[in-house]
Amino acid sequence: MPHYKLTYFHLRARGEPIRMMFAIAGVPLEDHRVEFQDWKDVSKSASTPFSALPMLEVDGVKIAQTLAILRYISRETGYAGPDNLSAALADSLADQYADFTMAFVPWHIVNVGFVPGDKDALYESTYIPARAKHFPFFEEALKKSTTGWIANTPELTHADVFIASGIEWLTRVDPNADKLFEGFPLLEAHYKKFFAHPKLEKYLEERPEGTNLLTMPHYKLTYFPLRARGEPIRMMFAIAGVPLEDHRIEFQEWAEYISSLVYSFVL
Ligand SMILES: N[C@@H](CCC(=O)N[C@@H](CS)C(=O)NCC(=O)O)C(=O)O
Repeated sequence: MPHYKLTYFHLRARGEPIRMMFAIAGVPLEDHRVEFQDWKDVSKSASTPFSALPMLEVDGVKIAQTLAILRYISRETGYAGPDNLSAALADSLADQYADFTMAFVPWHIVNVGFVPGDKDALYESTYIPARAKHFPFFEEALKKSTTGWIANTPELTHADVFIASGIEWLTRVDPNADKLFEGFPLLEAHYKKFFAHPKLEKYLEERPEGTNLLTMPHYKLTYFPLRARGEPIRMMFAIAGVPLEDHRIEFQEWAEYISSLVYSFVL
């Protein structure tokens, strides 16, 4: 059997469906987790095919792209669907879920503090309509399924893993997660069926929590639109790969800030 090594961050996110697929298939996986501050080096050394993670190494051969990795390992282990047609249906559902996630990226990156913005407005303008558009597709697929798996396969496929794992991610980032399944009872039943899969039980008991991006501190630097004393701080954050809100105030705004500062000068 090849040696499989997954490189990803210490996050669930895009790494988790791959880890779960390996766990369900009972195939050993080296779960290599990169800290955010080390990512710059990984990227700089061009050690990933497309300068992004996750990456799966199969006896040293590097494969990028979450869905390509999932499809590969599901085919290798008999979880891609019993025939090409079922596999194509599973692929289309997984791709559709990926389209859904891309549609709410503008909200997500603000919600987790990667970029500044109005997260409530973006939640309403991107995430809510994207969910209203895409969840019915999955609910409809489940309506047609006689097995409870999304592509109507006898055993689960990579599409079930990708969608259930993706929805688990939503339960961690959506502020209204308790209402996630409202109007989508079959999707909720699918989620529960997936997480009750006997081949996942041990993995779920033992898996690390992973970094919760929502509980990471939000760092905001206030300084003038100058390099001067602000620049080493900005550089330190950049080197560490830690998101920083770089708030630059004009000299004329300075008077407003004096009263709110510990010392009445800017270091
Ligand atoms: N379509 C790609 C997207 C990969 C991607 O954007 N990965 C993010 C982490 S979830 C990443 O590596 N970001 C770091 C960077 O772009 O520098 C996939 O599904 O694998």
